[in-house]
Amino acid sequence: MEVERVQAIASLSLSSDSIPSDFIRPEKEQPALTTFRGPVPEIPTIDLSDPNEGNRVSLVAKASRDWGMFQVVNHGIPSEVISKLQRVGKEFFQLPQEEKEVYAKPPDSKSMEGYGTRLQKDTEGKKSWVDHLFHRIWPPSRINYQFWPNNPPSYREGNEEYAKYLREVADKLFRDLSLGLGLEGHALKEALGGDEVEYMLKINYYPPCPRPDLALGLVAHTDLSSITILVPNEVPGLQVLKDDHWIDAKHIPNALIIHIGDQIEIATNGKYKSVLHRTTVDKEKTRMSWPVFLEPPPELVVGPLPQLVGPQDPPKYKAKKFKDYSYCKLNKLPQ
Ligand SMILES: O=C(O)CCC(=O)C(=O)O
Repeated sequence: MEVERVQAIASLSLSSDSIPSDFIRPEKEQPALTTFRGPVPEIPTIDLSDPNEGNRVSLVAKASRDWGMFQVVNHGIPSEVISKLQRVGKEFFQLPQEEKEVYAKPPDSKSMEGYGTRLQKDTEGKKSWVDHLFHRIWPPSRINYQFWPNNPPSYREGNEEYAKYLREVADKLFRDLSLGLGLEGHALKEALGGDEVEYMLKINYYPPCPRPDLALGLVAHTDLSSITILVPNEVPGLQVLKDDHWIDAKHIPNALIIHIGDQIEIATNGKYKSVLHRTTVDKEKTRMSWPVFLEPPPELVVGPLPQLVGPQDPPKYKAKKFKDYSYCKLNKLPQ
């Protein structure tokens, strides 16, 4: 099946001031009408190298309860490693279309992996202004190099280096999140897959859009993951729903953006919130982002941790295998 990529639609729309009607969002979603422009509190920024562990843990816990999202600075990933991840990803998307199609997600595949464009329209019958590439970067036993571009030649090295540093950031976050609820430091990581936690990288490519007031990059959603760790490029576009207002995430050079995902909300019985977020697009510039979704292995059953439920706090979520949770969410079925 021939799939129309948004990057190709965008290059045809360059000199136009309109977009295909499939991309025009209903008014209740249009960024121009729904982005909050008043004074807003800023998404918390946390120094991950703060030697005062108690202070750091309480900031991480507060941000995860109140926002479900925060940015981290001084996270230990060298800026050259992040720049290389970005450079090789950008070079992939600049390849001719037929070269990118070599990595296309096979139509019958049950995995998310591969180059693609969301095929199904969302519930409003609308499309998103974005293409993507998905592939796992950890653990080695779950990597399928079929979906890692050979071009540019340094793609593999750039992604492997990033994965190595990212694992340390992930461990630190799991630990701080656990300590922030009075649990042992290893509790959340163990409950969500331990050393089998899967790191699913996605590159989002949002080309310039002639009508950024009417379209969305990604419609409002929460992540399936436990935690998502995201590198953005310098073009703003990520928005978070806070107190019923859509507010912009400020671009902080070299910061990582952390989202609390559904599996942490479930494991903590709702104490930490999975964040509702969406993305807008730019009229002239290409926005890109590199989220890594930390996911439990498919067969792992995730439910509220026994330490976090009791007579006053009964379980709010069903325990279920991650693969079944994903299936229901992706197919819009009740959990
Ligand atoms: O591009 C972004 O900043 C957010 C990406 C995102 O929410 C997603 O890929 O699920």
